[in-house]
Amino acid sequence: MKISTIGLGYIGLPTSVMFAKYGVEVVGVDVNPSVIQSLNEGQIHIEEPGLQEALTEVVEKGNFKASTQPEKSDAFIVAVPTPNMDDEHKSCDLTYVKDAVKNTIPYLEKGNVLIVESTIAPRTMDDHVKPLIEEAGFVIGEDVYLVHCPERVLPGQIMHELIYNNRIVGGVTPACTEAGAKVYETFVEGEIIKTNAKTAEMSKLMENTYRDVNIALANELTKVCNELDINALDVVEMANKHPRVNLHTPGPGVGGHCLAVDPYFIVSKAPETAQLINLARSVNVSMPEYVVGNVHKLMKNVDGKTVTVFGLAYKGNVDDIRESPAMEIYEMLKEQSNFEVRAYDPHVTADMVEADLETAVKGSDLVLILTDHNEFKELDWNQLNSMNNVQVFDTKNVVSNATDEVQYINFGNLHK
Ligand code: SAJ
Repeated sequence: MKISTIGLGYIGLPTSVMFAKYGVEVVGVDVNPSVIQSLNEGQIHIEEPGLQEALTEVVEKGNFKASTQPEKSDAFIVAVPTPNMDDEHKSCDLTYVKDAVKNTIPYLEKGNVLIVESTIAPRTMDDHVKPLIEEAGFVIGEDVYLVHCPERVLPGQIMHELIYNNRIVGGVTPACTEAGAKVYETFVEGEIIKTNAKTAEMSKLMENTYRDVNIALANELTKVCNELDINALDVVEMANKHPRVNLHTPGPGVGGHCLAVDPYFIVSKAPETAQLINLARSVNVSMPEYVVGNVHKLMKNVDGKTVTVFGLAYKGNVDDIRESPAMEIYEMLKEQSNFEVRAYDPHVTADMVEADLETAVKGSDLVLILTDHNEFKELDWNQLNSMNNVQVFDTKNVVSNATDEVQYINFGNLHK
């Protein structure tokens, strides 16, 4: 089998490499020439455990090459970004998906499978992708098999989850579903669940929306508990002992390119009806401001203090700062206070990140933990001795070993 994948980002690259590992001839397509060059030299451009080793293997075997154009293939997989539009309801921007689909049309032949893995608003396959292929003269389900197979892997565990997660395959017609399922049988060990395209689209969106709404509940609980002087984390732990309760963990906000984006795709399609989903988004969006407000209280608004942010990535052990609440908090602190604000993140390469921990904390008055990187869980507290005032505000509940010298404040228990 030969596959062309369009988009070599967090999903397209691991997916391409996985197919190649399992003997498929893969052409990975991207618009960025520097990405193409580094991949052909066997070097990944994103952080993901196990990906570098797998790429080295498939480049050596000759099963994977990167290019700016697709080639004639048995299947085409589209894995390009679908950001929010800059409109009232932050609807799903299909520009990249449509461009990628149009880009495959000159290479499409009868019998080919065209799969969209990008997260898309409900009815996108039927209402937007299908017409593009029909306009090119193909009959869907007879000439070309059109499928939505949403990616559902967790950054940080992608190489494992690609194989072992179950996989939803939603065809535009039943024949499309069958053809799509055959493609994933190459390496998927989890169940392959067959459905239609619009159900697949909505199921994927609801998975992330469920998580976003649940986190909003935990975040609201934290605000309420802080008003009432109750430890929110204890409440979450107690409540979760009930066999049918699974409250998520509160934090400084919801980031990444999935949970903070996808719920709006549903809201934009049914704005009058999807009220709870919309409200949950606003609760999570309000969290950075809530954290900044509490930092100001802790610092008693005294000018000239130094705050060191620990973690800019949107979650632990990744280098991704897209939609990161930590970045937002860092920027807000810089804009809204007369503190010196520093950032330390061993996973992120960016201008504002201090070179090492010593430089980041020297003379600082507060360490503000915003990301649950393993490095922070395993921190040696003696390394904070050079702080002006050894005060730590932990919004991700990562610290379990603070010594008596540390003034430790947990987000779930601000009164302590
Ligand atoms: N977060 C909390 N509290 C929690 C869990 C997460 O505040 O209890 C925050 C994280 O810190 C982060 C954000 O939510 O800022 C999202 O993190 P995440 O680990 O929940 O999810 P993502 O965005 O890395 O990946 C999600 C996954 N979806 C689900 O678990 C339902 C993944 O399987 C999807 O493939 C991915 O979205 C996607 O691409 O859609």
